[in-house]
Amino acid sequence: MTLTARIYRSLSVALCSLVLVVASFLAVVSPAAAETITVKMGADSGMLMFEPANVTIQSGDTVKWVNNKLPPHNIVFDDKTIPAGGKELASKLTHDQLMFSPGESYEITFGGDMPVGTYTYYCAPHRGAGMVGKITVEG
Ligand SMILES: [Cu+2]
Repeated sequence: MTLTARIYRSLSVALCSLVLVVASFLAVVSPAAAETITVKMGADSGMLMFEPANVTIQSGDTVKWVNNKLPPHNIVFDDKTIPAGGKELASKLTHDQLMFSPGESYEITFGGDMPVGTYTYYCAPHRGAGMVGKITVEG
């Protein structure tokens, strides 16, 4: 192998490594696309609960509640159990109206000016039975 060929070869190996490093770096730092997380209202097992009851999401993600078992259900946020924003934000998030039909759904995107932190909510008819859920929004 001539000297020139050797130089070209090591250069191309170096270039390939560089491309790989840059590509993996970009894959790590680029923000993940916003996701939609589904929470069933009424567990498959027939329990009066949100499933999953505890969800951790990133700011910008959407939670979608879907009517599953033992309706009716609703989703009530209390101003004392959300990070900030008081009654106004709590009532904006709340879906007071009872959902009766299977598959009926309600979505909230936890983004924009909504604070990060823990949002606790409940289903009004089944709160006593323990139908309570928690969403932790990370920044
Ligand atoms: Cu319920």
